[in-house]
Amino acid sequence: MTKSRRELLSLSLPAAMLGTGLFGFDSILQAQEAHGAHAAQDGYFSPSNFFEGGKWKLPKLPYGYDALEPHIDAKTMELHHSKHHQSYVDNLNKALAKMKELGNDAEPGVVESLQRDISFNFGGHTLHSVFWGIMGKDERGNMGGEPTGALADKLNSTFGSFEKFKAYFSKVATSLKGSGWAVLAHSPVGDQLVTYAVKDQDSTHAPGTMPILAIDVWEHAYYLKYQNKRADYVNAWFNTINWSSVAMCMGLHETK
Ligand code: MN3
Repeated sequence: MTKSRRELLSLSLPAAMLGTGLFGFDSILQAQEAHGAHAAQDGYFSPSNFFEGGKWKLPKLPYGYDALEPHIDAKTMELHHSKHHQSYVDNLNKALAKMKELGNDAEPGVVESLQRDISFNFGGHTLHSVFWGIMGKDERGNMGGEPTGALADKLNSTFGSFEKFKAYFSKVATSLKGSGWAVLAHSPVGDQLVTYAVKDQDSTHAPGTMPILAIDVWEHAYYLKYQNKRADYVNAWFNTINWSSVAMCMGLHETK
């Protein structure tokens, strides 16, 4: 690759968004580049899976739509990835193209509206990209369970135990009103893990942190199978986590 990832990203993103740390997404991509492809995820986090020909694109999943059954059903995965996520990517590209086309002649109101579009759709694109990447089987063929090694130590020292982390994270995910996300992120400041809720999917918050685990609690993520029972979905989703991938996101971030 001749251009760095930051250069590639800056081709399509306003400077202000690069300044937010891109929801930490660029950190994941840079870390991945520095440490080589993660075998279990089949190069999922490589930049060409998200960005090509000057445009953002829908990433190819590292597993089939039925890979997370019975916890997340194939139909939900197919609609969620191929329709919902695709629309965020399309609308992001559209808004960025419009922004570029208007240049310095844009009315302030128009710019503001486009910035909101970009924030919403870029947030959607990055959060979904992290979400797909931290689910599925690890390199040993395991899915769910509990993390080991440095990630387990970090969760224990931050939350007391894995069970306490799970309870806390689940509470964040189930108590969020309306649509949104629960996120576990790594902050390089003090090398800390932080948990927060995201309303809808706007990308203008928690600057400087990198999401290493995220769950989508919009109804489109679970309604076909779980209807109104969000807590059941959150509980089942823990069985889909690829802890090896989560550890990679955290570990590589730490070594930067
Ligand atoms: Mn979604």
